[in-house]
Amino acid sequence: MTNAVAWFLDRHVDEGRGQSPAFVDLHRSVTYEQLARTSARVAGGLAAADVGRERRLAMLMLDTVDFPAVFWGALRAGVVPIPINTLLPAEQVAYILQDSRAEALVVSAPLLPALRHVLARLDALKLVLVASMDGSPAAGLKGNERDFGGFVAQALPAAIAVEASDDEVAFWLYSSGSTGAPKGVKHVHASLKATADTYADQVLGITRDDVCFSAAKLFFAYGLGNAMTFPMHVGACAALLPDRPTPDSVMATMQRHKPTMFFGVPTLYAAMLANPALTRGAGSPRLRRCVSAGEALPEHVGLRWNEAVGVHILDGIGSTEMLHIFVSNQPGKIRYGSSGIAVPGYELRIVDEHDRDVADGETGELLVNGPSAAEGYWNQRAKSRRTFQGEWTRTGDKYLRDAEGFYRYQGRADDMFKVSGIWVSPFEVEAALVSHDAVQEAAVIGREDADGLVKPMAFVVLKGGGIAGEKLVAELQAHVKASAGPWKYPRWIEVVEDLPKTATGKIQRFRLRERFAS
Ligand code: 3SK
Repeated sequence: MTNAVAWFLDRHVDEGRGQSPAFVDLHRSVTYEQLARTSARVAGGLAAADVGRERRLAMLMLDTVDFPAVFWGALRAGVVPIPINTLLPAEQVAYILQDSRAEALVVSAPLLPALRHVLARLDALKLVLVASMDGSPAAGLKGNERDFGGFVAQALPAAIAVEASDDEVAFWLYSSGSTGAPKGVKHVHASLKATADTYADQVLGITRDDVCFSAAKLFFAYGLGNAMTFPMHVGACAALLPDRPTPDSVMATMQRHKPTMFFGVPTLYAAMLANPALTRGAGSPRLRRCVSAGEALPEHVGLRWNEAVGVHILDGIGSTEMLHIFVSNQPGKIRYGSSGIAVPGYELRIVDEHDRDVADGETGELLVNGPSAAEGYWNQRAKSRRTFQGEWTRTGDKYLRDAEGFYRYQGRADDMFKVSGIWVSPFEVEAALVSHDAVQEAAVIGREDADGLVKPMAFVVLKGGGIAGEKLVAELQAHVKASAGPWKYPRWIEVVEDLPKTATGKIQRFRLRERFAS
């Protein structure tokens, strides 16, 4: 293969599918041909602005039709796009811009005011393009800021895409991880097609007639596959929602665009289930696949969703380092409460602390070997060597394989703790808590008691808000004792309004632990 833009975009135009819709957002829609043309202009504009091959272009962009135009335009020019989490505070965006030495930035207009004060100190940044939400000229620009639409209109289209080998770095994503500063994860051109050939083709069975809708945003590896590379792999269409995905905004999008595939995260599925407006098909009579990732889907959420909506949720696990999902439940092969089995094309191992394979039923760290592993972290040699070990990538996730061969999540390697010498998976206690009618979400950590002994502590979000009186606390404790085991019940239960999470929806238990660090 050459440059990935040839497979995902230009091929559809060359083969006569140029007029097929590629993306639709709240204000605009684009065909494959329009996208190819705009991306060629983006490539030409970058060259004219002297943003050269292998230089970095940061994208702080909401999900609109401009996102794919910028991403593929950069690849066409050999420039490396870096989609950034749009929810990050300005200082963290500045860290990423500085760490990557980005020379260009495309920012969605609503995100610019909060960012302006950090841009001035970024020496490497020579081009700031501002994209409005509806394609109209961006208003109120200052200094060297330029309107993205005007930039595209004035640019000469690049005649051809640069030649790139399968192994050339195509784009980066910043991984928030559970601790430490974000790391730039470098992905090569071939990885985009690898995830489409494996997960999208062989698990989802995606076709040209599908319409994909991902509540997970395009800046996240999960959303990038769901709503960009998977539909573009087959010439299908994706519906984009720039707004925050709430049950209402998601259901309105489902009703409007009638997707066949929906991609969410467990918290959203649970919130949608709590919404009385949820109907069969969740508003889309054509819905045929629902996918969950980001964190493990509680069994009861999967069962209740299938009952209410009439479509199973395929729960899976992926990582920014592996680009997309590599363990997944599959149509006709679903065990709720498990992450499923290896996605075709990926191999899995579960190992103990000496890297020896453990027996089925025993917990260890999950390692994965597959075609979409990242090339490494930018400027982080030690961390790269620890994570990418030959063909195997360490996930940092604890798993066990059950007697039927399904992989069951046991928590992050660093979130596990021992009570009375027995390992406790926070996930197991959390699953017990959320199976109680009063609990919407829960996070569990190990906390030292007055004797210095570690015991579980739970933070819970109650359905419909509210406080937990003594009676409810005792009831929740008894519930966990009965369903997870007597030593696992939370000795302390604190009611909170929300839980600290990464952009990808993973609970940051380390932030809760920090509150009790001496
Ligand atoms: O967290 C996940 O499960 C995931 C899935 C797909 C792509 C990226 C990630 C982090």
